This record gives sequence, structure tokens and C-alpha cells, in this order.
Amino acid sequence: MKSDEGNAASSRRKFLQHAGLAASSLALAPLYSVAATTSIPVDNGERDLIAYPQKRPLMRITTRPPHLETPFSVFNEGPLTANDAFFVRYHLANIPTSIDAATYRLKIGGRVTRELSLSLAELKAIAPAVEVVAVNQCSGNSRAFSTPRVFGAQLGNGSMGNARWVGVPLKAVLEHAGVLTDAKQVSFKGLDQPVLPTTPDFIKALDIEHALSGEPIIAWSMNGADIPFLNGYPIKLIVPGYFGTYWVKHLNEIEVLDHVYDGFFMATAYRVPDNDCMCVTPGTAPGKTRPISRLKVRSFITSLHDGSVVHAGRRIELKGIAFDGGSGIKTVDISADGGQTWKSAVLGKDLGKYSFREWRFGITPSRKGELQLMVRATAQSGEIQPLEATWNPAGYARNVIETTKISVA
Ligand SMILES: Nc1nc2c(c(=O)[nH]1)N[C@H]1C(S)=C(S)[C@@H](COP(=O)(O)O)O[C@H]1N2
Ligand SMILES: [Mo]
Repeated sequence: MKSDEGNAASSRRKFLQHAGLAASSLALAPLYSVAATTSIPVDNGERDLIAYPQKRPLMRITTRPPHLETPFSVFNEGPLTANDAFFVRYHLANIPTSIDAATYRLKIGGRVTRELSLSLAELKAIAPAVEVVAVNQCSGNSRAFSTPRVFGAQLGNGSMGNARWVGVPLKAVLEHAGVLTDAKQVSFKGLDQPVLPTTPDFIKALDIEHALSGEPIIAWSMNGADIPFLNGYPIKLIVPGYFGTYWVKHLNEIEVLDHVYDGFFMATAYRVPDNDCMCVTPGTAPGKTRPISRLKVRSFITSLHDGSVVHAGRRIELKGIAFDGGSGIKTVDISADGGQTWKSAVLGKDLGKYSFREWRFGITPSRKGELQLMVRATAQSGEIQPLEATWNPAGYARNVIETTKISVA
């Protein structure tokens, strides 16, 4: 909330110092060489842990552009994901390496009564700041577990995170510009650019009703600090309940359109089968598709992982997280018998319907040997996680009930 331009400028300097880059550099050099490696439980699941500016060592998926996943143990640290541990995803290799907060402008144009070019100070003055705790999850989170396997970045479960965002409602900014009555959609673009002219630019769009709903916000603060450079400094579109693909980083152009935006990242990419499960028979192609939208309900055990060892007769407290697309979490249930019987976990503090919800569950394993623990969340909307994984060609929106296999010694 206090991120005035002085802070912003110092954050820019810090970024450059840490990066050891001149402002003209194109590629973002990692700070350290490979610190260590870790792995996710799939073939070719080894991942280097690399520290980028403002980030602790994260799992590298790609280098150019940087694509980093959060090591899963981070989600046991608390319901908010620390800024230095938050995952990073870009599509275009030409990402900014230096941003000057003093000259930064957000342009609003298209079907509006007056075009705007707002400085950060003007943006912040448009309306009182609002705050939301919301999960940013990549559509392809957990894609590596799709069977049959699918193309695309082989993501484990670390392309998600939960943060407290502060900004102004998108609605207030659009109303300031004056939306014309023929408006149908609003498009959003950030500072990053394709390297080749043939590569489509990363532009996303929301329906005008959604854009004016008061829900999406243009944020400048993440967990009480400036948004880290790689997460979209100085401003990012926050679309609570929606997949991360709409959360445009380094947001600098908003356009109100009198038609449905038909660029590559809406019309071709980030689409799901047009049905409730967003799924098709594994290995087949969908007929009709639609743009991906709301998150599906999910839950994870965070306090134990596959291979953890516990002791027979000794009580353990399981801990984890659950979230959905914005109705809020109703119940989290645990099964220790392959899904035949379920017992309710105790829900932690409610940080809002778009947030991770922590849960806890006490259990005393009695028999030695392997123990499979399953976790299942039910949303306030009634949506519940499926026992069998659903499938679609892009591996989007995975939300099968997770099973953690531990050893009782
Ligand atoms: N400018 C810009 N914004 C972007 C993207 C991008 O490539 N460029 N990728 C989107 C996708 S697909 C995801 S999952 C989120 C990731 O946000 P993060 O890098 O802050 O974790 O950013 C979104 N916003
Ligand atoms: Mo994504």
C-alpha cells in the first residue's frame, strides 16, 4: 500500500543490482549457477533450483523466457506464498529488464469517451485502494501428471501461489475513461514483447460485464510489498477466481473492444473443452472449446510428501491447503482407506473466498507399512474434486483428488 514512487524506483535499482544487468540487456541472467536439484515424481522430473533476482532458488522449467516453479514444501509455510517463492511464467522471450516507475504509463483506449495515459500516481488516485487475497494458478499447473502425457511445459504442482493484492478496481479505471455502450470485451497487454514479428503478442481479454463487475483489480502491491519484477512490477491485473493466464503482468495497455478479441492467446491457446469437466476421453480431441476461466476446486496435503516416514501408534497432524474458483471452501475431507470413508478436517482462518484455505487433521496410523492418504475439497458452490483424473489435450485445470503415499514404521 505504501509503494510510492520512491520505493518503486529503489526496487528498480535493487533489481538491476541483483541482476547485474545493464538496462539494455535483453536476457535475464540468473544470479547463481545451479544451487541444487530437486524432482517431481514423473519421468524426466529432475529440476534445477535457480535463484533469480528477488527470488529464492526455484525450480527452473525454462530459461528464456524465465519460467520458474515453487518447490512444493513452500506451501506448508503458511496460506500466503512468499513473494520470493512465488512462481514465474512468461510466454514471450523479450521481457523487460528495467522499468522506470517515474515514466511508467498505463494507456486506456478503444471504445471509451476519453483515452487515458495514467502515471502510477494517477492510477492510485483514481479510487480508494482495495485488497483481495487470491490464488494465481497457471492453467497448466500439474500438467506433467496427465496420462497420457501432453505437450507443454511439464509442470508439477508448483505453478500456483496465494497472495494479498492491493490495487484499484478495474471498474473504476474503465469508468474514469467512460465505456461506450457498444463495448463487448476489454483486452490487456503487458510490456513484454515477442522476439520475432511472427510470434503473436501476449494479449488477454475479459467480457465487459466481468471487467466492470468490480472483481478484477489493477494491483501494485503483493503481500505488502511492491510486486516482484518477474511477477509483473509495477502493476498487474488480478482476476480473482480465474486462471493466471488473465493476470497480465507489467500491464501497460487496456483496450475496450466492440467485438470478441480474436488474438492467438484467446482464440487458439488457453481453451478448454466446452463442457462442465473441461475434459474429453484421454487421447481424443475436443469438438467445441471455450476460453479457460474459473479455477476448479483443489486440495493438497502440504505437511507430508510421498515417501515421508511416520511412526505407528503416534499421532500426527496433517496440514494442507484447499481453494476453488471463488465460492470458497465448504469442507475438506481425508481418507486413509483408498476413498471408502472420509473424515472432515478442521478448516483454518478464512482469508476470503479466493484464497488458499488452510486445514488440519489429526490421525494416528496404527498398522506398519504403506499408508495412502487422500484429500478432497468441496466448494461452497457444491463442486467436489473427482476421484479419477479428467483429461484434455493441453493438460489444463487438473483437479483430481491427490493421494500421498507415506510409510508407517
Ligand atoms: N505480461 C505477461 N503477463 C502474463 C503472462 C505473460 O506471458 N506475459 N503469462 C500469464 C500466465 S499464463 C500466468 S500463469 C501468470 C503467471 O504469473 P506469475 O509469473 O506472476 O506467477 O502470468 C500471466 N500474465
Ligand atoms: Mo499460465
